[in-house]
Amino acid sequence: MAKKYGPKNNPKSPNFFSFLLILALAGALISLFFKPDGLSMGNTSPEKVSISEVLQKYKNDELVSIEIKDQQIIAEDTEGNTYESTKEFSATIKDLGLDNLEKTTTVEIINTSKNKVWINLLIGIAPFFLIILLLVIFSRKAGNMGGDGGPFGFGKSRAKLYDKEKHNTKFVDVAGAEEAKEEVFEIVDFLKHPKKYQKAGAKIPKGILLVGPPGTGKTLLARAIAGEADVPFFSVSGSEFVEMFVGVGASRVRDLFKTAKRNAPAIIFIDEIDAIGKHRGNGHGGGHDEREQTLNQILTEMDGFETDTSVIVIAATNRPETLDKALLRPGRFDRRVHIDLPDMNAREKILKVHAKNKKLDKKVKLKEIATKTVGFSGADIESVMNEAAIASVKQRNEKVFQADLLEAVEKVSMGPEKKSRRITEKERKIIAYHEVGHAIAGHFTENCEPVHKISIISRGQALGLTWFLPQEDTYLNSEAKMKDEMVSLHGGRIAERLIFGQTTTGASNDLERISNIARAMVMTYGMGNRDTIGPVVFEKKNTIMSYDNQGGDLHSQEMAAFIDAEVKALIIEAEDRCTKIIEDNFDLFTQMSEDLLEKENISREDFMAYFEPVKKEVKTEKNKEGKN
Ligand code: NHX
Ligand code: ZN
Repeated sequence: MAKKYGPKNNPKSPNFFSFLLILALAGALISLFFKPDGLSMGNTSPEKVSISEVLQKYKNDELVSIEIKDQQIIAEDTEGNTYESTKEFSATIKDLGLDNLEKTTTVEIINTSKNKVWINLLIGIAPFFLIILLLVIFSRKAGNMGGDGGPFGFGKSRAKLYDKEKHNTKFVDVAGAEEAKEEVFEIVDFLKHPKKYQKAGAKIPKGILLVGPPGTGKTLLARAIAGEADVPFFSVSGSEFVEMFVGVGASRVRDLFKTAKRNAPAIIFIDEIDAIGKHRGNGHGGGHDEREQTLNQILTEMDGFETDTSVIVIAATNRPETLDKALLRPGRFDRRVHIDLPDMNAREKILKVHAKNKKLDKKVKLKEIATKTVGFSGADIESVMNEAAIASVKQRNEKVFQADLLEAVEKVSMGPEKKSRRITEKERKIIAYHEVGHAIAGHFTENCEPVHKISIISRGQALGLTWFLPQEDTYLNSEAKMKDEMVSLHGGRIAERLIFGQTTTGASNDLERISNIARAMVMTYGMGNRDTIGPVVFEKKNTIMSYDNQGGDLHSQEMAAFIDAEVKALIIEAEDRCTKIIEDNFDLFTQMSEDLLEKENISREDFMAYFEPVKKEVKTEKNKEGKN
């Protein structure tokens, strides 16, 4: 993957360095304890001096001692040097007298006390030098390590630097997001030809905010800008700063900007900026020092850019409304580029991009996959392709078939099947009736999406699922559709009540979703009763403790009562409609439930087949025969 350049990543872990340190310390200790006696050290090569020099010293009275012992001359001078002759010479000195030897013989300085001091000193100090050296190396490597930073990595930016050559993301790799690409194209041009813009006196944007739901390719787009402009790309995540000690985040930011400026033109990418850039001062206590300091440092660095610094900061968020206003002021992140979830065409393009390095069967229709992945993000679609490829390998097919892809779509949107979960017959029956209840209730409303699949095989947290599939991308929800959705969501619980006389805890998620829809209708979309509530938006500032209202609601207690009553009324209305639908189609409902109990899955085709022969018998809520 991304090969980094600049300071090289060291593959060795800090543990390796600790090991070296311990080794060095041990070596130092050993050398101190087993210090060999200086004079008898065999491996120091002695320096030869003429014996006349020694004798001269003797004459000059520069010798502390001279003795002839075992036919050997041993002498020591005032400077601490010791001299030791070879044995043959000692005899001759004794016999022949001093003068005759002057020019022909030498004594060896085996070891001198002076040298002894030096060597001992060296032996003592060397390990410490080694340790210091290792520490220096260690701290440098640790500082550069992209991963954990290590104890010496404080303050060093952990920004990942992507290789200009190796990591070559281009706009073609960002499939689908055509408008976003268009919007950032001038940024690329600026990074390529900064002089052109500077000459024209054009102000260059310093910060760009990429806004869009998770998985829509914000990081990919940022990387593609760097790839297209052929500039280095420094990437950090805002969430990394949150867990740091106070002050560390700020110094990392400083380091990051310094490095980027050194490599200018360059791009700094801050992912999840909402983690650091949240509104400040919302009374959460003093626990946000670190985040605030980091944020301030980013603002300071951005303000400090000279106009000719071609470093562009790109930040990504999926919640722009939570960002501190200071971040959005002119000269900071004043440019916004929105990346939406991909539509049908974009999904097909994304599928094609991810199909490139995979072998697809000829009969694969990516268009069909695109139609069945409404609401999927780019990342979801990537995992669909990947899951399909994995499935094809598991089945020892060398190619990816359409069936693999369809299976993968289900897996990605609902989680993998959990076949191992043991469920009693009694519970299986409850689950089957519950799911068919959803399907029937949804089918006989005007506005619910068509049933795609009913299953009583566990997936993730759910024991059973009814999957309604949108046929196309829609951007608006009508009041009627929201009401109908509530009806279908009631289906499971109502089915349980009609068949078993009571409900179970299993409907908790259904009820949660019903309540959310009803509340949103009343409090956000102005769909509540006009006389009591009216088209008013009721904000719930539930995370902020305001001084005047402890609960954080922006409406009065009286209004709260109206809202509660209206929400309840909407939910009850939907429940009543649901009960009526299931009761009106009771035979179909029980028949389908028993079939599901047997088959475990009911596909869209199986489901529609129920309505072909009995079309005329079916009583619809709004005369809804043949709805597709
Ligand atoms: C439990 N699960 O938690 C068991 C394992 C009523 C036939 N003790 O409504 O499975 O009770 O129509 C996302 C999606 C909680 C989040 C589903 C969180 C389900 C699902 C509770 C079917 N299908 N309920 C359903 C179900 C449960 C639950 C969820 C979630 C059941 C029902 C879960
Ligand atoms: Zn349910």
